[in-house]
Amino acid sequence: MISIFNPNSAASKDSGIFGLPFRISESSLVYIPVPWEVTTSYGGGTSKGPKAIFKASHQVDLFDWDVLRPYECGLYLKKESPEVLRWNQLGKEKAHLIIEKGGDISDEPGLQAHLQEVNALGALLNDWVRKETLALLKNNQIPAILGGDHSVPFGALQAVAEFHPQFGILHFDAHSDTRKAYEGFTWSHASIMHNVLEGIPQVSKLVQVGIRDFCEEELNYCQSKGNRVKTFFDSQIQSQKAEGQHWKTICDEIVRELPQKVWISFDIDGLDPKLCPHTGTPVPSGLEFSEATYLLKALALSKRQIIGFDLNEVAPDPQEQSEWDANVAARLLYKLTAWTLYSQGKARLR
Ligand SMILES: [Mn+2]
Repeated sequence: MISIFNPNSAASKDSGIFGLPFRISESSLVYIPVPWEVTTSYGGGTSKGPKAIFKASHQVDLFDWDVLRPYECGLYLKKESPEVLRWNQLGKEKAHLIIEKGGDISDEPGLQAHLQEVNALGALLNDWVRKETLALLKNNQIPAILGGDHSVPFGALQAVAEFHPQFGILHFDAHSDTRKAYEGFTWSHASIMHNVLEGIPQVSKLVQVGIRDFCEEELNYCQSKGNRVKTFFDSQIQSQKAEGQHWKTICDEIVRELPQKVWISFDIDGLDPKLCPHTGTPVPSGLEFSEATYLLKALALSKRQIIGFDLNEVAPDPQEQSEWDANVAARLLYKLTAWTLYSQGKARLR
């Protein structure tokens, strides 16, 4: 199929992600869309992320400066599951009532029942993502999760843990995401790394980058984990840069903290919010696009293996005036894909 495909021409209307012609069986890397934003506490819209990224992906040029032809490995985006869309709708309606009360529902039995249901739906979603991811891993295909909010990769990490007895997570984010059951929601987007650290012992190391919004409890929690968690706070990074430290030196420091096998969990709000203005919880400062992709490059060139990744919290403009959020995300997705394939020996460098 790839032999009649021209990567230099515009994407045809019925083509797949990045305008590619592959079937799932021909693809080394498969994107699982998870249109889920049940516990979103501030701005909404991340459940529309996968569709918006798909649309924007048709504008991305396939030839890459560093990893020449990553697309040749076969890339495929699965269809959104009607079941997940239904669970999301149901969960959102119930969670909304709880979020309105700021999570304080101790004397409201009706809302407590809703909370139980939201938590049950979250568990259902995790199991769905776990099974989807397992199916790919068993097929020797690389899984990539497209959120949705940041709660979505939990099941994928459980699946990966069945294949890899030990691996690290490189976590790009403005937020620490280490709160315990934020607003009462066990599977909150703000609790993903807490849940991972508590529930997936195979995660031997969590390395966080760009963190600039966290509470004292989260800071204490991360410190209580000792060597298992290393956070590169945004304020530290910005100070180092202001004092003349090269980004390369900082990247080398970050990479050195990681074990041989690495999952990347990329919350788009780790980037400067000018690159993701409609994301749910934007925070000033953060990484430039080129800094993030250089860190991916440093990771891949260190001979570590990227075993999969998730990209989450991408929300398109609700007024549909601008494609900017999805444009940035589609380009970041291609870079994540390229360096992942290179790190697994499937794509070549310049
Ligand atoms: Mn996050």
